[in-house]
Amino acid sequence: MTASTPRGVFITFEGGEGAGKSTQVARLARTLGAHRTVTTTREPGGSTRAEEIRTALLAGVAKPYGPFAEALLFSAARIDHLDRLIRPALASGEVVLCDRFMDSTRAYQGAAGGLDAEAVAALERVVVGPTRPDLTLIFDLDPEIGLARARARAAGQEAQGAQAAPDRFEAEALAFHARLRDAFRAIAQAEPARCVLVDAARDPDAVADAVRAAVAARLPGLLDDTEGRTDAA
Ligand code: T5A
Repeated sequence: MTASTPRGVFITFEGGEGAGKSTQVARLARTLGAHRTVTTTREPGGSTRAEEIRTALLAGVAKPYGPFAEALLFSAARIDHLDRLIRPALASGEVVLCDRFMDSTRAYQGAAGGLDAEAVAALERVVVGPTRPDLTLIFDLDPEIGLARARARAAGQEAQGAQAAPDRFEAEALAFHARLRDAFRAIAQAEPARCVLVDAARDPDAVADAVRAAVAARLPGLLDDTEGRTDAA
């Protein structure tokens, strides 16, 4: 990177099922895209090979092997995603908005899935290394509301003839989703310099306002050229 190349910015969106992350990734991308090159991506996935692993993971292929094996597969997908998409985009000075990243492994396979925190931390060290998010927005929502949103979306998709059965993690018991919420809140509390907790129970416009406020506070200058623009669909 030369002195004149703008530094890349890495923002991750985390939280439970149906919390509204994808909706807000798209909205923030529209806002920032007015003056910065923005790459939107997701985990698991984001690269061709990682999307193949996603399909297997969400179908529950690795579930019988337990949370450590699942964490290894999420990590394999993350390695490819980092190497092929995230690191090159950041090196080019782009803004990378990623729907889920390392905190989902901490919460889903670690806190809620029962995988030892030391094992999760060791994986994170070797897989993520120094490519840690500049900002992580943690969408906080009662899991019953999030799952209801996901079910309502699935009903709409089924009405249009698509198959929309709950995936491997949506199908977990409510107690699992309650542990997830606690885990994400604990991450936000433990790493306040990186994380901002966003109240995701409000309507999409109010959540978008909270996202913009967090970006303005934590990444001064990133939104400056977009003042007065709307990101509404
Ligand atoms: N996983 C992932 C792990 O276990 N370990 C890992 O390391 C990683 C990276 C991924 C699964 O993999 C797990 C976690 C996940 O279970 P996914 O399909 O990508 O699977 O799952 P989610 O990220 O949970 O995706 P969702 O689409 O279900 O949730 P979002 O993105 O939070 O929600 P969104 O924006 O799609 O919105 C859901 C519905 O609600 C509406 C939307 O229109 C949509 O219909 N909505 C709102 N409704 C009311 N008010 C609002 N503010 C709303 N915002 C959106």
